[in-house]
Order: sequence, then structure tokens, then C-alpha cells
Amino acid sequence: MRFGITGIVLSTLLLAACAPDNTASAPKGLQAAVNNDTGGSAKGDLGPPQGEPVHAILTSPPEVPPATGRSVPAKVIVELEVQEKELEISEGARYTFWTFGGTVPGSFIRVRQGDTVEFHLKNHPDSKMPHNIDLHGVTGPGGGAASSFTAPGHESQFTFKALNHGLFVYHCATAPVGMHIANGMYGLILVEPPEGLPPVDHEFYVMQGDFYTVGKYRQKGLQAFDMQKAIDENPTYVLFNGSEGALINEKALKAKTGQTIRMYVGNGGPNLVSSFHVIGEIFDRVWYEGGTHYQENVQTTLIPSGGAMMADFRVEVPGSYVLVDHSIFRAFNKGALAILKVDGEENKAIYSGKEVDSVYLGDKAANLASVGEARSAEVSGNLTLEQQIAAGKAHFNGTCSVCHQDNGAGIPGIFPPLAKSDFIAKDPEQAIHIVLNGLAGKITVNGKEYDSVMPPMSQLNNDEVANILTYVFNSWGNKDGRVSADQVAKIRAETPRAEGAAH
Ligand code: HEC
Ligand SMILES: [Cu+2]
Repeated sequence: MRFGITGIVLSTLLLAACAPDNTASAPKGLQAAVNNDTGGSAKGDLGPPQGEPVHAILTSPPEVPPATGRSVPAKVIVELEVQEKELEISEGARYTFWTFGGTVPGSFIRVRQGDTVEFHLKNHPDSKMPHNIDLHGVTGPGGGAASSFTAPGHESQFTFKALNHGLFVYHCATAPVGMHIANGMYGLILVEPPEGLPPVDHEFYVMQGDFYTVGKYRQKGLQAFDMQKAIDENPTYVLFNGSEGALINEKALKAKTGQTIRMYVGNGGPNLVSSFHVIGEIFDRVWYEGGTHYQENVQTTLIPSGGAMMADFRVEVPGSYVLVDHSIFRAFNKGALAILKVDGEENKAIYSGKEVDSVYLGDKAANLASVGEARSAEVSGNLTLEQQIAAGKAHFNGTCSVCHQDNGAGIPGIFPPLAKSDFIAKDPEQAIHIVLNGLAGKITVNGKEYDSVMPPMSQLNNDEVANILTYVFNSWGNKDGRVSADQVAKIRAETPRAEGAAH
């Protein structure tokens, strides 16, 4: 959509008229606005490409290619290969992603306004599907889609001039379009303004997407795409960078106190709008919708499906900052959570407190490798007690520990102990019921009365409940024992659950 010059000049004048005094340079500012902002795409035609053609550096997320550093338009050659790839979507759960460049999101592309981009799209010979690409940074019908339909083992080529600067989504637009996007076929292309962007210490590439599997959240093994869930807009996963584990633990984004950070954040959808937020930070600047203007001092910013934004902020105090979609069930129950780990000196004048706790990190604070290990062992029929305990511990921390504490001691008068619990000892199987269905009313544990409520935790799958309880039974002076996923499945099937409760 383009505005007429007059309309923009008028509205700019109106804005200038109501602007506070610190825009005293209004005539000059207005001049700049007319030149840079209202010329629209026509202004982005900075003439024919100059010099030798340049090969674009493409990066995998969360890396961002270096600034182009160019002051004249160039011919830029982009070579991108579509690969259909089975990757991990969650610990021990796999999914056949369709990717641009082997990753979800696809490779980051960086060019400068006025560049002439010669785009080569390859489709790997092992692909089962044809694919194409629609770049939102292209002016022309279909954004390149019509000229880039590419069968497996083929390559197609088209050329466009990057007329508008901004941060743009690209995606596959082959039918069924929704399915191609749901399988991970999207990425970002940054068209730098001619003068470049203000320099920062770190640039990161993060992209949200929603995923639809036949199996439940965190169900292990290879998961199939669920078309009906996708049509119903009821995702199993909402993820940053295509996997629950993409940006946590050793893969967390990293920075040092005092550094400036720019995040290029896109939303591939296919369905959901993102309420993007970083817990513990305020965005100093947000180039909302990836456009020309920035808003300042923003807590949460909306990123439309098929849209993007850039945000700058400076990290002042060390610790873990949690990136979330603040539609918050998506963060804690569908995976939309990532970590920015900041190291450096404390600054008690700014923040006195402790490292972000398990309430925000959940079991993602734990290394979930043991969970995947336990799962593969179970599939092969060789699950050992030690493996179950290790996996159970990872889930206990952040799931049960918020109330019962890491050491199982509970909190006197509020949360009963699981350590040396005579309540558990009396009837271990009862513990399965308690986890699945919750517990309310008066109970006595180790001679002390509790009269409180434990919420049902039936969102945990059978493996998780089995492993957590096996860990509890073999810890803190309890008298050992073992729970199997089959036992949990049986009890789950036997107990009726209220309508609307998790199954
Ligand atoms: C939100 C807080 C909370 C969470 C989370 C929680 N519990 Fe509980 N749990 C309670 C409370 C409160 C009770 C006592 C309920 C009552 O008074 O009837 C309880 C009771 C129990 C009991 C029986 C009493 C005892 O101490 O032996 C067991 C076993 C138990 N919880 C296990 C778990 C396990 C395993 C998890 C994690 C899957 C978990 N709980 C998560 C609050 C919680
Ligand atoms: Cu495709």
C-alpha cells in the first residue's frame, strides 16, 4: 500500500504542529521526512547496480550477517537451498521440517536498499515436495512466488530490486500454503536503509512459529503434522527458532553487561500473532512491524503473523532474561520460551535481586538431555532405574519444586514434604492419582496436618509422571520403588476428568 505524497506531507505537518518543543528543527526534520519517508518505493531505486556482483552472506539463526557496509547499490547474488529435514522439535520428539537452508527459521538474508538481488532457489534432490519463495521485501506479484516454483532437484532464478528498506518475512507459498509455512518454511530478509542501521554490540535472529502435531505436547518420537489442528488454529507447540531447545541452556543467546543488543524478530505463523516480551528488560527502541519508525520504551510488542520487528536495548545487570510470547500459556505449556544469558558485574543500584528462578524457567532451567535418553531407552526396552531417576529429576525441578522445593522438604504448614513422606509410603500408587488429579482437603504427612490444594498436573505425559515419581520414590529417604508409563496410562484412563481439563 502506498500513500499519496500530499497525504503524507499533510499528516507530517499536522504531526509537526502538535509535536513537543524538542522537535524545534521541524522544517529540517520535515524536509528529511519528505525525502526519506514519503518517496516510497520510487525513492529506493538508487540507480543501476555498481561494481562487481556480491555474494550475500547467509547465516543460520540466531546469527545475523554483518552489515553490508556499502554506500552504493550493488548486484547481490543470493543462493538458498530448500531442504526437508527431520529435526528435534522438543527433547526426544522429532518432526519433519521443510526448511530454507536447513534451519527453522531459514537463513537470514541481508541486503541494502537499492540493491538488485539475483535470487537462486534450489530444491534439494531428496525433497518430496515442490517449493517456492514469497519475499515480502519484493515489489511484484507474488513477491517472487510465481517465478520460483521449484521441483525437487531443480533450481529457479529471478531478480528484483529492493525498493523499500525494512525487515521482511519470506516464506514458501506453494499449495497448501499453510502446511508449507507450518512445517517451518519462513525466514527474514533485512533491507538496510542506505545509511545503514546504528551499530550495536550484538545482533540476534529469532523467529516465532506455531506447530501442529498429531501427538501431544512433548510426546516423544517422530510426530506427524495435524492439518485439522492447524485449521482450528490450535497449535501443539509455539516455538522460537523451531525447537523447544533452540535457545536455552548452552544454546542461550549470550551478552555482557553494558552491551547493546539488537533483536531481529519475525513471526512466521502460520496462525498466531505474537506478543513478544523479554522478561526483565524494556526495549529502548522498537522498529514496530519492521518499518522505518521506532517507538521507545516498550514492554511488549505485537508481531503479526507474516510480520517482523527490530528491537534495541542495553543490558545493565547480569542474569537470565526470558524471551516469551506473553500470551503466556504458549510460553509455559507450548514452548515459546528462550533465554538471553547476560554475564558481568552486578549493579545493586539498578537491581538487588537474585537470578531468575524456576517460576519463569520451569524445567527449562534443567538440562533435559536425560529425558531424551530415558525415552530412547524405553523405546528399545532397556530403560534403567538410573535413567528414569535422572529424567524425573529434570522434570521435578521447575514442575513440582516450586511448591515441594528442590530437596522435597516442602514448606511448613503450606506444602507437605515429599522427603521421607509417610503419606507416600502408605500407598505409593496413590501418588499417581495425586499428580494426575490433584489433591484437596485435610491430610496428615509425618504427623503434621495440611489442608490445602494441589492442582492436577495432567498436562504431564505418562513418561514424565512415571519418571518424576520414580525420582521422588528414590530420593530424600523415601523407600524406593518404580512407576512405569503403563501404570500411569492405566490410572489416567480410569479416572474421569472434568470437561475442559487437560487429558
Ligand atoms: C502448586 C503447588 C504444588 C505443586 C506444583 C505440586 N504440589 Fe504436590 N502438593 C501440594 C499441596 C498443597 C499438597 C497437599 C494437598 C492437601 O492439603 O490436600 C500436595 C500433596 C502432594 C503429595 C501427597 C502428600 C505428601 O507430601 O506426600 C504428593 C505425593 C505430591 N503432592 C506430589 C507432587 C508431585 C510429584 C508434583 C509434581 C508433579 C507436585 N506434587 C506438584 C502442592 C503442590
Ligand atoms: Cu514449501
